[in-house]
Amino acid sequence: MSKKSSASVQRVREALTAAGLDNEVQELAASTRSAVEAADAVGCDVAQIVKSLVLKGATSGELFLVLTSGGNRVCLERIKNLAGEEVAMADAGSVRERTGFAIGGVPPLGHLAPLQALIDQDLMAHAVIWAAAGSPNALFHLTPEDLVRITGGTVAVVAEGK
Ligand code: 5CA
Repeated sequence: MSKKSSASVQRVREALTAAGLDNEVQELAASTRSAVEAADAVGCDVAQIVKSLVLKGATSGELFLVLTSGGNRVCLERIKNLAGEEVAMADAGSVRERTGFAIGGVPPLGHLAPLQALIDQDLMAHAVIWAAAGSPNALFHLTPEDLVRITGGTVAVVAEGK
């Protein structure tokens, strides 16, 4: 690897190690900013890409992490029912401030403060899934069971049209 990893990617590596997962972070030449690009870069189906969306509770101001299968759209009505309050997408500034990562590279773990996570049940159907590793060109693979374990998240129906 000729290029030095960014501090954000290094934080994800450390978080993975701390979680007992020694899965390698892959830094790719191609962009992995979107789920489709990420799937192309590693040669998997877009459904195997973990989208990390940060939502904000309207009442509590609390941030939630919603981890969805790459081809799915989050249903805010479902998240509202699960969270018990109105939710909206967090703005880019809040995401960076509260997770320590910029949109397009937000990983499922290693945030500045732990976020309550909801995990799309569609992700559980795959043997291997891929998540962002702190930058818009870094990914790591893991099993859905490990995703549940390392995030302490709740598996739920979170997508539209399910
Ligand atoms: N690296 C890829 C694949 S793992 C990635 O991070 N994809 S993602 O889907 O998890 O992150 C991008 C998502 O952030 C988009 O799907 C979109 O829903 C959300 N997003 C994009 N722009 C904004 C914005 N300005 N405010 C809030 N959310 C945004």
